[in-house]
Amino acid sequence: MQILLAHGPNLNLLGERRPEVYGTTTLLEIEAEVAAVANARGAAVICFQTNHEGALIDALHQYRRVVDGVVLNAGAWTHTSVALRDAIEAVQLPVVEVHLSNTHQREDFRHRSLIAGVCIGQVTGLGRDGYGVATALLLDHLETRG
Ligand code: CA2
Repeated sequence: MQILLAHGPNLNLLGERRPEVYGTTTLLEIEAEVAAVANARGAAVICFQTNHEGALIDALHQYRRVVDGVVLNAGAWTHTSVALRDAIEAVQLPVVEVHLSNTHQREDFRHRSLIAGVCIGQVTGLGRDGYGVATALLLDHLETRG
C-alpha cells in the first residue's frame, strides 16, 4: 500500500509564521508524522508540495497508478479550484481532505470547499493531529475496500 501526502500553496512555510492559526509544526515534521502512522500499518508515503496549481494536478495524474489514495491539504485552492476538483474526480483515487485550522470558524470564503464533494472525508481544525486522523481514515478505507 502506498499513499500520497500532498500540500498546496504556502504550506512549505508552516512553522515560520501565523503559529496562532497553523501551529508551530513544520511541513517536514508533518510529513514524518504521516510516514510514521502509515509505516506502522505497512504503508509507504510519497510527499509532495507545490505552490503551482497545475503542478498539483500533474502530480495527481502522474501518481494515479502509483498510489492507492491521497491525504491532501490543498490550502487556498480548496476554496477556488474547479480544476483541482475535476482532477480529483478524474483520477478516481480516494482522497481525504485535511486542514490544520478550522476553516468553518474563519472568513466566509473559507467555509466552502470545492473539493469536499469528491473526497471521501474532510478533517478540519485538529491541527497537526488531523493528519494522523486523515491518514488512519484513508488506510481504513483502503483496507476495508480490499
Ligand atoms: O488550515 C489549513 O490547513 C488551510 O488549508 C491553510 C491554507 C488556507 O488557505 C486554508 O483556508 C486552510 C493556507 C496555508 C498558508 O500557510 C501559511 C504558512 C505559514 C505562514 C502563513 C501561511
